[in-house]
Amino acid sequence: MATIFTKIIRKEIPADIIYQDDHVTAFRDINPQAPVHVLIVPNKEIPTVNDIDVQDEELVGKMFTAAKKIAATEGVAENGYRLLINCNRDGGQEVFHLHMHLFAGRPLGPMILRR
Ligand code: DGP
Repeated sequence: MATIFTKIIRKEIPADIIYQDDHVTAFRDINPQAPVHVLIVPNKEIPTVNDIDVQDEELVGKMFTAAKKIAATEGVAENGYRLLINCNRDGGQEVFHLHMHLFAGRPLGPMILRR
């Protein structure tokens, strides 16, 4: 099921794409929650973490490899960053195309679960 992220991956709508290869696309979040807020998205349409198959394990690994490269190119690898994936309603997922958030650029503080 295609979402707006597929349109971004295919460059059918604009986004600030900072990394793309045959497997993964990364672009800046439209509503940044930190000075650096990037979404790392598999080009394959996988709706949620619940839909990841064994065959997708290499692809999921590529999301982490992309995150590491982006942290380096954004200049935040040394100071550090946070990777986050939301799943379904209670996880706060809004776009049902698997994506990893990369937050950085300031001390992010402890993990907070808001009521
Ligand atoms: P999540 O709650 O984990 O599903 O996060 C979805 C994120 O996607 C949210 O932080 C805002 C971002 N987002 C939604 N629509 C767009 C868009 O059209 N462009 C960009 N760049 N980001 C978007």
